[in-house]
Amino acid sequence: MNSFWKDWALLTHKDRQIWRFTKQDAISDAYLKDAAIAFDFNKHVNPNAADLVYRNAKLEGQDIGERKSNSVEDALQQAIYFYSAIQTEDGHWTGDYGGPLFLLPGLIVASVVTDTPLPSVHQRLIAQYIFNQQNKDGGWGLHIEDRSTVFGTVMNYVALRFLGFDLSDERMQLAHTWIQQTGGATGIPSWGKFYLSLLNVYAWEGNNTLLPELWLLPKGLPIHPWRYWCHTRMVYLSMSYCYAHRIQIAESELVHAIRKEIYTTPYNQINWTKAKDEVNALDVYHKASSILNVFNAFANFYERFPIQRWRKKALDFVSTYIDAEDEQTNYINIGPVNQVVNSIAVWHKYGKESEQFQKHVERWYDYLWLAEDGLKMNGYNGSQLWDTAFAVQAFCESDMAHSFLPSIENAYSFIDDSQIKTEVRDFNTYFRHASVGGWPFSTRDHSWPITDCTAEGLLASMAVHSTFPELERKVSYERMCQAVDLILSFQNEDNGWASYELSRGPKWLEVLNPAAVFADIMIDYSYVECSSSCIQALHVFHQHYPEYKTNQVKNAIETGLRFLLSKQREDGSWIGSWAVCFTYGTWFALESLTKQGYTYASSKSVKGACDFLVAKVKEDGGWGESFESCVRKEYIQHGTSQCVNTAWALLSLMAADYPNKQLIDKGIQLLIQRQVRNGDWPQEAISGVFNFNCMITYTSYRNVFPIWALARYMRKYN
Ligand code: LAN
Repeated sequence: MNSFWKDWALLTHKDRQIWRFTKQDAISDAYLKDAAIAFDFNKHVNPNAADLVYRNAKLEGQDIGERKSNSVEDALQQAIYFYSAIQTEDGHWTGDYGGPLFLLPGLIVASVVTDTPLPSVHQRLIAQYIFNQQNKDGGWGLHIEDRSTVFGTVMNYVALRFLGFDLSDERMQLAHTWIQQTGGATGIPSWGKFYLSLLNVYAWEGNNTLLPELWLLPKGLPIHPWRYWCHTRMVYLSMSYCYAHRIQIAESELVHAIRKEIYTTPYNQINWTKAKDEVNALDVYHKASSILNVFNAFANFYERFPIQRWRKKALDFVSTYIDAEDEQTNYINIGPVNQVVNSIAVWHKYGKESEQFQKHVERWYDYLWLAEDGLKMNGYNGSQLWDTAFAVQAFCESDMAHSFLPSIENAYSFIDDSQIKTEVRDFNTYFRHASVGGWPFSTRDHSWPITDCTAEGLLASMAVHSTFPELERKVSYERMCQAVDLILSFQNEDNGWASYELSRGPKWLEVLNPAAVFADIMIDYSYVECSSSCIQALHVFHQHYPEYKTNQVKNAIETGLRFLLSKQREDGSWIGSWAVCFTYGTWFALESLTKQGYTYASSKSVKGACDFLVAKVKEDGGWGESFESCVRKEYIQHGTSQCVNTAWALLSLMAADYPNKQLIDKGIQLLIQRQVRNGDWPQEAISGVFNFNCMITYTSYRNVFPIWALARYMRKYN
């Protein structure tokens, strides 16, 4: 293994994952230069890194052998060998959760504004990652597979400027030319305007008002922020703090230089009023509505003479809310965007030396991930619980599970540890749903339970209980009931389940979506995937414990199924919202329907879904969906078939008892052909998504879903 990679180690103490630089000697410039070269990566072959730094280090010294033959059995066994060999010591699975390209610049902004530089080797490998992910035309997109956009390009260019790179570097020249030829940074979407304003390279007056006073509105009004999707709510919370205080760094030579480089007109001649609503067409995914424009006009007018009493009251509330989120999440915060913006707010309020700010800075490292393309920022503080819950279910679907008991036991302990056992403090005051019984996506310290993570945590626990009845029960009956109660409390009026909370506002609130680059961010909608996970968990629980809240559970399952059926498209498919895309959504829906006994032969809906999938199969017997499926909301074939999509399609067809076994055999053969001899699979295209337009990496999917498909195949046909 590359010796520079070996200077890093992943610490996974108590579910936390932190990349530590382990070299003790002083770091020379020569070291930094060579280290950067050691992380050189060619995105033009495939922009998706294969997570080799972590995986190679983990495998070192372990003899896992090779696949013995091309049989399904040997492929599956080797696959599980491999996958359990990369499990962390505390029982979870971990991996690269990068993909979006606007997160690292946010962290750089926070480190610059608060004058808290990251260690030099971190800075150097962050820069290396950014350069590695530069497109051929010199720009960057919203995510690693995206074409260049103004948001991606300007933010990454400016981040590199603060990391010490300038126009003497050819790559910077290329980016600079791209920015100049594309009309400059006035066309950056609103989040970019916000970040640039903090850096004093865009004027605060060029932002539409981020009105903290919205929090003072009566709670009954549909536009009160408590109704927003929690990610949107938490991001705008701290953004409004920074905006109201007009936080910005001092002018400097660097600031002046950047002001010259990113605009096409001299800085002091920019028309900031006009720039407020300017968004380059390249970046527009969700167009600003005329209602938003009217709303902004009012807010901007008010902002000229804000009522000081209201402003103070609103900011006091915002500020205590930020503190509450920090404490509730142990400073991890709900996501990568509000984590860094909260850092800035806390630095402003309490000062650089304060305990609060120091705790924030410590958590920056929970979001950083090292792969062969450099040091990147994850989209969350990891996907620990989610990956582990799937791994357990996939293993338990195989009769081989018994040979991998230590791995499953360890994973089960992790799942047990991760369930939320005490109520989050002041959750009512700060508009949070209850948490007890829930599971988060990442770690218990993160503390935000999610509907489908709760369901998958419960499903995984129940899979362990029924596969290994002799094992000590850690997740007790009482705790399973708590999970069920929480799932019941999460069901929406439309009978579906949203992600973190109930849907709290009307769909029309989307007319106030100011982000331009994301769709469907204003409220938490009912999703096919979340609903299906919840229905499955309730169903399996009800089979084991029919006496518990019998009518409520049965009713939730029944109405939930009705919701799912209502979301099926004419062509038989379901659209997925959190991974690419129709194969994912359809797989989720079918797992629920088939658990109820619906099959290809007995149900028109299941038949329609299978026929849809079969119509999309590629000549080589696999399935491959492009991320464009999510963006355009129609099935777009990828150039090549993808193991992950193939596994979802196969899992669906097998669950449905699809009668043409030859088609299933061909797909299984494709998975086996693609498998690496050590049991891994190659990292292919990006498979996760959020808000329909931004893709996110799930490295575990290339293992866990093929394993699951092979396991199901063996159980069904052997
Ligand atoms: C996630 C990650 C997990 C994901 C699943 C559990 C897989 C899904 O089934 C429900 C939605 C959820 C919880 C989800 C929502 C959006 C998140 C939090 C992310 C994709 C991870 C990063 C993303 C977050 C919004 C990124 C920051 C960007 C903003 C627009 C605030």
